[in-house]
Amino acid sequence: MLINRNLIKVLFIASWFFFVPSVWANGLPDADRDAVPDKDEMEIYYTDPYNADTDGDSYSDFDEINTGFSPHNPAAVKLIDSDLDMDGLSDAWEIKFKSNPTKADSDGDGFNDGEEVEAGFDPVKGDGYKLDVSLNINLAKQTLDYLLNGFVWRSFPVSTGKASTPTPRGTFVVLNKIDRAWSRTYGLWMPYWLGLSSPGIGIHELPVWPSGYREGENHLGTPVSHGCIRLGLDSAAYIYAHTERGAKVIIY
Ligand SMILES: [Ca+2]
Ligand SMILES: [Ca+2]
Ligand SMILES: [Ca+2]
Ligand SMILES: [Ca+2]
Repeated sequence: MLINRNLIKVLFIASWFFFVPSVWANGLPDADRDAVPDKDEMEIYYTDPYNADTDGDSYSDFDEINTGFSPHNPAAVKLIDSDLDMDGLSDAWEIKFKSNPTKADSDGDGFNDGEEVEAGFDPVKGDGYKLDVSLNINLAKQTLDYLLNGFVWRSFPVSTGKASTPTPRGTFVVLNKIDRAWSRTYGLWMPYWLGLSSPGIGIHELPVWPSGYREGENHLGTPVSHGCIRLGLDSAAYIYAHTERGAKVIIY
C-alpha cells in the first residue's frame, strides 16, 4: 500500500516533466520565451536559448535582433557595425549567410568567414563551395549590383546604352569571358568583357581606342554606350574576377 502510494507520487512528479506546458515561438520550441525559437538562437544568432537577454543589457534578444542591434554586446552597437569574432564579416552579414558570428572560421576550412565571402565562397559549407553570384543592372539608376545568395554585396555606377542604342531589359546569363575583347564594329578594346546571352551585349570596362584614349571616364552614371554596360576601372576588374560563366544577369 505504502509502495503503491510512493509509486503514484513518483509518477505524478514524473508527469510534470512530460506535461509542463510547452513554450513556443512561431510553432517552434522557445525555452527562454523571448520569441526567438531555440533552433534560431543556436543555428543563426548564436544567442543563449535559455536566457532571453543574452548580453544582459535589459533588451531581449528578440528586440535587439529585430531592431538591428547586437544581442551579444551590452553597448548599443548595430549588427552591421559589429564584428564580434573579427573575421571581416559584420554580424548582420553573418546572419544572412548563417555563419557563426562568434567564430572566425565557421566551417573550419582554414579561411575566415570574411575572406571566404569576399572571394565568393560559402563560409558555412567548406570544400570550396561557392555562393550564388548574380548581377542586377538598374537602367534608371545606372548601377550594377553584385549579389551573393541574393543579397547586394557591392554596387557600382555604370553607363548603359543611350536612347538610340538602348541596353535590352530582361534576364540573361554570362556566356563568355574575355580579358580584353576587340570590337570590330567600333574599332576599340573592351577590357574585362563578360558577354551576355543577348547578341553583342556585354559588361566591360570603359572602352579604349587603339591610340590609348579611354572613352567616357566622366560618363559613369549617364547612359552613353552603344548598348553595352560600361564599368569603371576598379569595378570592371572586380566584377570580372568575381563572376563566372553561367551567372544570372537581370537588366531592368
Ligand atoms: Ca528563445
Ligand atoms: Ca540584450
Ligand atoms: Ca564568423
Ligand atoms: Ca571558413
